[in-house]
Amino acid sequence: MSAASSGPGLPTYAQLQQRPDDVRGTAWGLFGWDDQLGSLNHLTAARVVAAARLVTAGHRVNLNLSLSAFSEPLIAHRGNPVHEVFGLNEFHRDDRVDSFYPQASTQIDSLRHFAHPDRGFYNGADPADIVAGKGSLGIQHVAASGIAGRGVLLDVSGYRKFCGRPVDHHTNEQIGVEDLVATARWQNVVLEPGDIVLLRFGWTEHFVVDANPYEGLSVGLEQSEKMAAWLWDSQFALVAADNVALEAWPSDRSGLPTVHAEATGALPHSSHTGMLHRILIPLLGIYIGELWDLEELSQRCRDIGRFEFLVTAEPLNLLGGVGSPANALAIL
Ligand code: UVW
Repeated sequence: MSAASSGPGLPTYAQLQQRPDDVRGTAWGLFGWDDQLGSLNHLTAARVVAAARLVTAGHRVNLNLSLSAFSEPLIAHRGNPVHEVFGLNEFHRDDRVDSFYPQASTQIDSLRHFAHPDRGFYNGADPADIVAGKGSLGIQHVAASGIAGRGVLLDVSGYRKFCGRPVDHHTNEQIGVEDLVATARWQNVVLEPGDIVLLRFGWTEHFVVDANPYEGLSVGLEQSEKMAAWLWDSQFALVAADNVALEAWPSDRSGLPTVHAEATGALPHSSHTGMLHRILIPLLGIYIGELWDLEELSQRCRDIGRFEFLVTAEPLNLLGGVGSPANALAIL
């Protein structure tokens, strides 16, 4: 399956707010009412061909942490997989994995990961179809399509160090659009529609490479409509980061419009209150990635003085999967 074309005909985020009531503030129907690919529709054939031309050095860089990278789960219920190796005889080995949480390490979230409490799932998908064994909005659609395109690394951590304002990993600082745009300018890179944008906040360096204890706070994207508008209007195909939730975690509960169900008490406040996930995934259909390992990539990019490359990612072909290991690769 290849993606439908995308183009300048798409409304801006501001124009989405002027759509009729039932679709106000959403991208529903813009790629078709049976669309499963959302922002991945921006990965047109022409853009994939152009991205392939960025391969000049032949360096392949793994962007995936180990499936069991975190002995203490980052999100309490997502423990490490239990891996068993056995043999049918002494000259054979087979294996099995139990307690596998596809979002415990480097991941891509499918469009069934979050619904907006007031609006529902992407394209108005029926919640009764968002279950195991049914395919609506499942990660298998991404596996069938495959991900390939122009990757751009934004080394926010590097930029902030350069500015004398290093990222403080003892906080859940919200990084705003201004810092992202300034990072791109500092790196002399121009962001384009269809880009797979990889945000290095330095989280992996701090908590995985340097093995500092994780205190439950993660620097990440600002929870604001300004951020949602920037991501939508830029027409990125996928946005992934080296941190826990792409956005700052725990969330700032005040940056996004009030969720009616929470305001009325129909839905209790929770750790999801105020999350940008609720706008990006169900309303805008934007695919996101978390816990991507951008350390070697950032070194390679600095070495060759270029922050654009080909990226591929092939999530698991799991019917109805909510998330998946990213299986992502950068090729420079
Ligand atoms: C969080 O909820 C922190 O992020 P996700 O479920 O997308 O991993």
